[in-house]
Amino acid sequence: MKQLNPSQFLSTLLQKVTNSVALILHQSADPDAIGSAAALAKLLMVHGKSKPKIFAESLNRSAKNIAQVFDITIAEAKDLPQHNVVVLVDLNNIEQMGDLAPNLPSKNLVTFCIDHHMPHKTLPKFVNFLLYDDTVRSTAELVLQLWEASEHTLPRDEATLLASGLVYDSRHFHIAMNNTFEHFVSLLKYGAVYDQVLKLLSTPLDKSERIARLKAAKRAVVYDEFDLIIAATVIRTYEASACRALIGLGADIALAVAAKKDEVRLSARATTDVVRERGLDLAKDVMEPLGELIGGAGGGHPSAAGANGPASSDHALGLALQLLRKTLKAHHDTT
Ligand SMILES: [Mn+2]
Repeated sequence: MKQLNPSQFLSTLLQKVTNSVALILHQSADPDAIGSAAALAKLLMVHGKSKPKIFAESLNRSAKNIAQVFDITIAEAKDLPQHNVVVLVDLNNIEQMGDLAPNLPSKNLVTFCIDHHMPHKTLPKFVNFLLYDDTVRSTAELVLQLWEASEHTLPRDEATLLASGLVYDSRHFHIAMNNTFEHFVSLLKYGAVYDQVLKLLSTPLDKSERIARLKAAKRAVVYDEFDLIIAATVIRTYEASACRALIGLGADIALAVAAKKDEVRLSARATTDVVRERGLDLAKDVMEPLGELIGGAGGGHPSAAGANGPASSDHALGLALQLLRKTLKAHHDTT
């Protein structure tokens, strides 16, 4: 795996792309992934290359909105094997490709990767050329640098697409760095329209999801333990959304269980403060062991995790609370 700067990355990409190139996004691709891919596709086209195909297992809600407004087509997985050059966009781990991975051509494949996340340790095996920079908050800013390294001017629509990625990944500037603002101002100068960016990113929840959230709050049992507010609730669906809603209402940790016909799905969320200060990992401490206990599976991240399996909702929720308390107590006892 060779690490290149923006100018080297662009010239190598232009040199290697003879036919159509596949741009591959992560599962549940977000505005940064799709905006970056669309602007990179345009950059290849202004250099006389044929229109790249964009592949993603799935898109999140905002990305779907962007794809619709800008008429961005997501190619079918079965078309992937025809490509001999692929670019992984906003994706630093082959796992994140989801269902697409088995469709990757196995022979003579040249792989590029452009991302602002630290490359996963499995990446070098797959990737030939890398553009990686973690001093920016979005892949969109790296695509901006590719445009600036070329002799072409970033068009207005692509500037708006990149601005959407930047605003989304910087969480509306909540985690912005100084250069995030500088790059954003550059995009405005290329014609990005902030008003349009905000509209593209605002995707109101469905009525059914809002009702589920309100019911989750109404039915929540609230515990004040270990100097933390823990909220647990049982609903029919939207368990992840219910957790986010409970955190939004002030819980430090939220657990929601959705009871299906013969299985339950659990979701948990914790604030980043709790994860940092209490050393809590909802995936390792709670959902992975819970998945095993209920004869299913569990996993996720420290601050957001889930599990499912054949169990009753009360039983599964009880076990989840037990595992959570055990972890909080262990941390409490050692500090
Ligand atoms: Mn990103």
